[in-house]
Amino acid sequence: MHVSRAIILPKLILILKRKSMRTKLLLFLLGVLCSYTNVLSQTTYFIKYASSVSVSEIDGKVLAKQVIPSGLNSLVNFNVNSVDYLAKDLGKQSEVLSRIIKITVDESIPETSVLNLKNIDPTIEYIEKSHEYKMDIVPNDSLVNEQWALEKIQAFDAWNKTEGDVSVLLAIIDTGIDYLHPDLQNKIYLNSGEIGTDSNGDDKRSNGIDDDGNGFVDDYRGWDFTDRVGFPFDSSGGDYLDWDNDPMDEQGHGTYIAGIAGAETNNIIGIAGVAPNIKLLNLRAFDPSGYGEEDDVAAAILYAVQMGARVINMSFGDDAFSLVLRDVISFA
Ligand SMILES: [Ca+2]
Ligand SMILES: [Ca+2]
Ligand SMILES: [Ca+2]
Ligand SMILES: [Ca+2]
Repeated sequence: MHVSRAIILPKLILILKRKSMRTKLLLFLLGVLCSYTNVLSQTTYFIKYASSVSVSEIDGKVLAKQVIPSGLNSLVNFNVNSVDYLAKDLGKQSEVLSRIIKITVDESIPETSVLNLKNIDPTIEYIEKSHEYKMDIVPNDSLVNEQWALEKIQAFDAWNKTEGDVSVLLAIIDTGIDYLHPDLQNKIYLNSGEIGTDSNGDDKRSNGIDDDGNGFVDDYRGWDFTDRVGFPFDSSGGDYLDWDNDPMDEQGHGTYIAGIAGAETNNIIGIAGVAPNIKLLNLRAFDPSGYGEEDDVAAAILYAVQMGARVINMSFGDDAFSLVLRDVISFA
């Protein structure tokens, strides 16, 4: 059952005024059920507008939560429930990425209906459904073989350029890293702009202030990018609803990868004859069941770039390719 919250609630209030107490209770329960269902069953789509569409026009669409051009509503037989930027403000680093937004619609809407928006609105360059990714529970490939993104961002060129650098930042986009693990705690990247004391004498790590002005509050040891608008597919609970500054691993995969990454990168360095100080940027985009959303992965990539990561490690396979990640990675 997929009933829009906006429609059911006003009706419910109207009926409550007229009906008996018993009916009120039933209707209340129905209302709760419907609005709950609505929250839980959303599908995310990405829309990229053509370069002819200005960034301010896109800002207007997001602000008004309106993506269907006025006058064309009759051609669209579903409601758009939310409109947002690809990755909050992170996409604004690039003109191309500024033209990508994400929308949610009820899960019951056929994909073909949503994709048909492109035929109705010629200013749309592409529209695609957001992918959901699942980590392998036990990774069985060597790190370099399974990391398709390494080549996409010319990571190996980056290694050459880092010769002589004192440190290399390796972003791990995964289920998080156990930053308390004795073998890893000294390898985790700490953001110097969010460490120490502020002018009030408060700890910058927990003062609720974005001390380094990068758009993230208290991001001193990475970030948790998991935020799920749709039903938690096969979720076993845990932390996955909102962004926060605690990228603790609740699954184990990211910690495992971080362990390999330390070893593998040391090997690469050994061969190259340089000895940079590898730090792991802990970016959590996968939940305790190993599931992740494409928009959260995209946001994590953009954050990694902003923080100066030279290599980004992602442990999902070639089938994960999408137009949105293509655009994000080509920016990276
Ligand atoms: Ca910050
Ligand atoms: Ca702070
Ligand atoms: Ca998300
Ligand atoms: Ca969280």
